Amino acid sequence: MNSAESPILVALATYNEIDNLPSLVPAIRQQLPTADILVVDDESPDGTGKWCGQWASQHSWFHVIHRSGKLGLGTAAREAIDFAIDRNYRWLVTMDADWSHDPQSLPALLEASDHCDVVIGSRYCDGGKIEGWPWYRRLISRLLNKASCALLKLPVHDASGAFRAYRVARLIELPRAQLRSAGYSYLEELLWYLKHTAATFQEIPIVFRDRRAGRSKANFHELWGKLAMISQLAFRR
Ligand SMILES: Nc1nc2c(ncn2[C@@H]2O[C@H](COP(=O)(O)OP(=O)(O)OP(=O)(O)O)[C@@H](O)[C@H]2O)c(=O)[nH]1
Ligand SMILES: [Mg+2]
Repeated sequence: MNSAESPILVALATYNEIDNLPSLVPAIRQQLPTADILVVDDESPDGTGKWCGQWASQHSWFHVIHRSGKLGLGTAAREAIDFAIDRNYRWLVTMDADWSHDPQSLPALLEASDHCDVVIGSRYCDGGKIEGWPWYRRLISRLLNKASCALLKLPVHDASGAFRAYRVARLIELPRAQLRSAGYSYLEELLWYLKHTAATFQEIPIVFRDRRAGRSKANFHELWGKLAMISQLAFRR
């Protein structure tokens, strides 16, 4: 039985997104008026968590998980997966909280979900593109995607973007205790495990735009974590 009033949960991980989140949340609801929204905030010093607490007290469809300290995007995503499973949602949608993922693509993402288990809002399939990134970021992202998709035999073109819809029934089948990534490498790791549950994938093209406000949390430590995770998985049977 579905105990949640909405079958769709949109999850956002946040660390210092106060200049983006208050405009993004209503824009998401405008596209998906019946979806619930979950924010996993890591004690953002800029007050993002406080804003979320106020919204959660005013809107039954808005939920927040407050964590103590910056624990990473990967563990935040696992928190969202657990929440979606525990509350019997049918679809879990994840997206960044900085306007890089346009809420206007949400209906198309969910329309595609009729035919598969995982829908990826993709920068690298036909029709997808990136706006506002410098050449070196495009290059690193492109090379990393080519390498991870080839080495991990992932049937997608964009394995490092977080704009995704997951069928929760598939997430239940994952060996969740085995997921290791604390940071950004969870994106490739999750696809690898989903592939091994025989999940089906589809990509829809998106236009990815550089963040509207605030500062990037991507760094060389995260890049290194991705390379390490991809190498480990590539050698695993
Ligand atoms: N809860 C939580 N959220 C995080 C953490 N690190 C990043 N995020 C969030 O994850 C999303 C992606 O992070 P970004 O900093 O936008 O990373 P990016 O998209 O690779 O880089 P830019 O868009 O250039 O900033 C954003 O919503 C961040 O606020 C973290 O440690 N904990
Ligand atoms: Mg971003």
